[in-house]
Order: sequence, then structure tokens, then C-alpha cells
Amino acid sequence: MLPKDFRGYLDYLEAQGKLLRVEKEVDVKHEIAAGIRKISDNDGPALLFENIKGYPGWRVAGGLYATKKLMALALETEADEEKLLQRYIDCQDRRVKPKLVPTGPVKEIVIKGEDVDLTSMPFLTYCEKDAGPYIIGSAEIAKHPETGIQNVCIIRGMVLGRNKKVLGTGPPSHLGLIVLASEQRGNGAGVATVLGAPPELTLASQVKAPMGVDETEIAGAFRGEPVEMVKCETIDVEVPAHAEIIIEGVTVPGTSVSDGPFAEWHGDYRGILPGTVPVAVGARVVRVTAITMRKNPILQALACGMPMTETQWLKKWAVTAALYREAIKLVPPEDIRGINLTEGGAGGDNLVISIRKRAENQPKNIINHLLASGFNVVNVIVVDDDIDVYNAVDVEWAWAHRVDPESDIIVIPRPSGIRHGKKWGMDATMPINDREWQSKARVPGVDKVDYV
Ligand SMILES: [Mn+2]
Repeated sequence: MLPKDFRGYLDYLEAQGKLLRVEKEVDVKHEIAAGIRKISDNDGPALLFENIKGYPGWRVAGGLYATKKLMALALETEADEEKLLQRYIDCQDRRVKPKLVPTGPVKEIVIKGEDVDLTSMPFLTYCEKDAGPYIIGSAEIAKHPETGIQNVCIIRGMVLGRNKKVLGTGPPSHLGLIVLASEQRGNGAGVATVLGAPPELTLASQVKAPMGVDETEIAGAFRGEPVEMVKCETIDVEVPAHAEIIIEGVTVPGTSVSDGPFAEWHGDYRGILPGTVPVAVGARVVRVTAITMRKNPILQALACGMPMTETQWLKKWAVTAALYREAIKLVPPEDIRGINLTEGGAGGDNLVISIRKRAENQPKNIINHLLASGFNVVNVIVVDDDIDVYNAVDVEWAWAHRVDPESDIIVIPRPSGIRHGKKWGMDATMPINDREWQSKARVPGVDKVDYV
């Protein structure tokens, strides 16, 4: 079982040779992000920056989930696509309730009221055109005012001042719905930003559970035991006892706020400004009411930008597992050879699914169902079971040779997250009764060649 606290997890990574301590002085503007970008493109290791320019006493950890191998360590399995996906399929519908404890290390330092100062914390500016420093926590936690059930997700938050930040989401995200429900009762919503959560909570935050499921219970399933939680100081929210830092805040009802540009997980610039992709209508200003943290706190960075970064790896199998759960409503599991949210599609936009086709209409039914299932995926390609969904050449070959653009492409209206205004899919399978000449050309006997 993994250590239950974030810094224990860093020690664990170091013992595995997967964490590098950086003693060189680094700047929060671009310089730390550049290091995380480099290790993301070079198979690790994760980084712990120990000397932050202008922020004595602070450390910043980043890139903890930046590669497939690092994800495999967090998920306690092998760095193999199917095994990583299977961990999410196994855990996404299991629940282990969290355990409330009286106190924990995250309460070692408590700052309230006028003493709260976000600008004294080393938040990073990541990509070239980002509007400024952003808080990207390892989890945002809020409680639904009617059900009392908590929700966990990851949301961007631009720093606006000493005690103000943006909550970069709105309905229909679960957190956006909680904010709306609170405002309908005449209140702001209490939202806790967790920095340096235990890894299983960060993993679980990306699992696509229905509204009303507390993702902390999925974290418990990943962990195999309850996550220990403590009450916040100023809001009615419970947070991980072993986190590094908690930023407690309350949304200001009715505030219409601009944020961005910010390079989100899609790899391009998002925000609520003209010229950026308009997401998060309904975003709110958050008034920060308290900050609690461990002594010698470690601020966790979560790198975004072009794939693949930790943001995309955290999403990839979590969302694939949800789409698999949808796909098996139409196709028996034994007829699905593979399912993959591609890396080029930022681990969330483009899905390839390989099936043993039993009827001509099956691929189009799958496309319609998966595109309409409410997930972000914007493109679904269905291929035959001779195509390896993890092999981009194989997939492109099917697309180049088995698609009739007049009859095999489906376009549907796109309900939210507007860029092109549409979603689409491609049936790249062979006709069932015309496979003789469309099958892959193979040379017999390659497996018998023993001289090279
Ligand atoms: Mn949720």
C-alpha cells in the first residue's frame, strides 16, 4: 500500500529512482514549468524544487504523474496500457467511505482572515500566453447543500489577489451544479482547494462518476482503505488530513468573472476571454477564508499544455474506463479488442475503439451512443479487431482504407464546450461480407524466420 501522505509518496518515488531534487534556484514564472515540460517529454523523473526564487521556505513538487511509468507507480500496477485501464475499470464503481479524524498534519499551520495571502505562495505561470499564475490543485472539494455529499474534481483557478481567486467552472460540471444549488439557497459555496493530496484522491478526482457520488470513496477503492479526512476551519467541507495545503474559500454569488488565457489539458488556450475557447460559463470569484498547511509546505504543481503532461495522463484511462462502461451496453466485452483515448487527442478528445463487428450498423450505433454519453470526447473512430488501438499507424491505415466519407462519417450537434459546435465519428470498419480484399496484406511465415 502507498504511503498515506503526499510527502511520504515523494519519498517513495525517490526510493524508486523516480524523483529528482532540484537545488538550483528557479523562478515560478515559466522556469519550473519548463523543467516539468522537459521531464514530461523525457520519461521522468518527477521533480521536487527546493529553492524557489522569492519564496524562501517553500518547495514545489511537479510532474508526479507526468509519464506512463509514474502513473503505474501511483496506480500500483505495471506501465502497460491495458493494465492501467483495468485498474480504473476495477475501481470506478467500487466505494470505500472516507474516515473522519479529529486532526491531521494539514492543520500544522492555520492562517485566517486578513493574514491570508495567496500572493505569498509560489504559484506557477506555466505556458507562454497564460494570463498569470494559476492554482491547479490536486483536488477541489465542495459539499452539495441539499444532499451533504461531497464532490472532488480538478479545476483551474487564476489568482486575483491576496484573498481572491477564480473558480474556473460552471454547470453542468458537478462543482458548477453545487455552486448553483448553493446560490439558489442564497449562499456562496464553500470550496476547498487541496494541494498535495494523497495520490489516490488525485487519481479518483478524474473518474467519471455520476453526480451524487463522492469521489473520495473511489479514492478509498484505489487505496484499499478509507482516506482520512478532517473538517475545514471556515467552511463545511472535509479534506484529506494528510494533504500539504488546503485553501478554503467561498464563491461570491452572481459574480461574472473573466479569466484566461490558460493552457488547459486540451493543449491550447482556454478561458473566459474573447479569443480563447469559451469554457466555464458561470465561473465565480472565490473569496479565500483560510489556508491550512503542513510545516515547510510543498506546493504541488499540476502541469498543463500540449499532450502528454500529467493532466492528460490523469484523465486518459479515467475517461476511457467510463466510455468502456458505456460501450459494453452495446457490445459484449469479449467483442471489444481495445479502447483508447489517444495521446494526440490529449487523452480525452479522440477515442478509438476496436470491435469484432457482428452487424453492419454496430459501429454507427456505438459512435452515436458514445458521443451522446455526456463526456468530452469529440471524435470516435470504430475499427475492426485486426487494428491495434494503441498503434497510431494501424489506426490511420484503417481510416485511410476503410472509410467511405459519404456514408461512414457521422456528425452530431455538440451540446457543450463549444469550439467547432459539432462532434463526429468515423466508421473505419470493413463491410462484413466484403473482407476478402480489404483485410491486411500479410507475408506468411514471418514467425518462422530464425536467422535475424
Ligand atoms: Mn463528481
